[in-house]
Amino acid sequence: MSQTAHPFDLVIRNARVATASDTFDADIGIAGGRILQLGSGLASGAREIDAAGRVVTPGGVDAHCHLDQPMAPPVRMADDFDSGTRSAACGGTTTVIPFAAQEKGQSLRAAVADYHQRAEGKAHVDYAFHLIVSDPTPQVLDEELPALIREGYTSFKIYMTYDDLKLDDGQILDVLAVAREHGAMAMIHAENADCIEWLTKRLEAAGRTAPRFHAQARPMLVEREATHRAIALSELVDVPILIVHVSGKEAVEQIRWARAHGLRVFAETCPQYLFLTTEDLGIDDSYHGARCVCSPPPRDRSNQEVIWNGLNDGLFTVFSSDHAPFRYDAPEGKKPGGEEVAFRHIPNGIPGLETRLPLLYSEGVLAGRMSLNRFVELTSTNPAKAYGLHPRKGTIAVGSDADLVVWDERERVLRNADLHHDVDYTPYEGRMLRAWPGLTLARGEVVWDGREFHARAGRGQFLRCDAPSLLPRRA
Ligand code: DUC
Ligand code: ZN
Ligand code: ZN
Repeated sequence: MSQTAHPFDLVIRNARVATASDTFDADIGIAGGRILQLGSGLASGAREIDAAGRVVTPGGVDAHCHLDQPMAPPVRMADDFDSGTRSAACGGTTTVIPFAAQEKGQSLRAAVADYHQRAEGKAHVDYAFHLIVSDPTPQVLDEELPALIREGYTSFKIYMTYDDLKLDDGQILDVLAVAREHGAMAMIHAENADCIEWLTKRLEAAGRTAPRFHAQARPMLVEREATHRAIALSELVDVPILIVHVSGKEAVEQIRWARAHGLRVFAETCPQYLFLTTEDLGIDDSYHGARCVCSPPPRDRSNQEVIWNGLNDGLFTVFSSDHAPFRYDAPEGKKPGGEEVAFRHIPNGIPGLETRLPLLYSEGVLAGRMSLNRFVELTSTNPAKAYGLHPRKGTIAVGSDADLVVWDERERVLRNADLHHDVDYTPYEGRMLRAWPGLTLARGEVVWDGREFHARAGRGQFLRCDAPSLLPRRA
């Protein structure tokens, strides 16, 4: 007798499927890494998993994370494509979009080639690249950037601060004009560099160099002004932009104003603006707060409320981690060269790839602050749409990649010892969570089973991005 041929490689039975628009009960039939059928009473799979009424969401798309990005020595990122995507998978994220960063003087092509080498053979989940444009030479503007957009690098980040990355207003206009002409998504880091430098020098002159003064050097005004300017520049060029890591009220007000005036301004926020405050940078001069030094800095509780409201009412399109992994107690990390340094020299960034989804699921969905469908939209569907990966990524639909999370709704205390990144801390140590991914599937393969990570470095594929579907189609 011939072997029974199963129509599916895997069937997930009795799932409570949640997408950005609907929640429904179904079996999910998977073959060749894709979703082949959704329905009840599906035929057999070579493997079957009973989800028994548990919530199943699309795998997370983390559209803002930094992995193995070149840094000025001695500083080095703690996570490469191996540990970073391992951590992503164990936290339910099945697609990451880190940054191929151009150094000033470097060609954009060389930055992309270097970044492919860093990723090659290491990723456990699929990945695409954003570009960072730090040196918009005629060669970059006229040739490299348009060609790269055509080749599937359809988004790029520009900085209004950081000496080694920042562009002036004229350069920003030039780059935005390329985004307009070639249909790319321009992401903007909005903080006023000169204000930060002026405040930093005054704080230093007064001997105020502890980590907590990082927040005083980057008050909301600095972010508000740059957000306003970014909006005006995008209006001048007539191109949509996406403002990344929005931290609170004054920047939100600028974006609401822009929307009310019919401008297409998208916005992203991150867990640190919901779950940390300025106090996490220290209430005294201890160095401990260096762990939470990131830019923009976390604000206060009233700003957290503004961010929650913006997540719920549609102000924000995307919820990303801004994972920027530096070890705390390390000469290549938060103590450069082994020293406790003045705040201006502390590497900016905190880890968050693995905790992004469980934090928002726990404190948003299960705490009754956000609908399950909105959670899916912000963490998976919208980022896939914003960066040209939808519907392959970001949804549970016939034909989409079988990137899925089966949720385990159980309390657990968050401990860095249980995480899978290569960072020696989490800013959220000791927090009680109400849920964690019980299973993560990446293109139909179990990469995390709730207890163990199933490693296969190199299984993650590079994704060429289409034109972002949130952008207007160009003729
Ligand atoms: N700010 C950034 O702009 N990028 C990385 C981390 C950070 O804090
Ligand atoms: Zn940034
Ligand atoms: Zn960032």
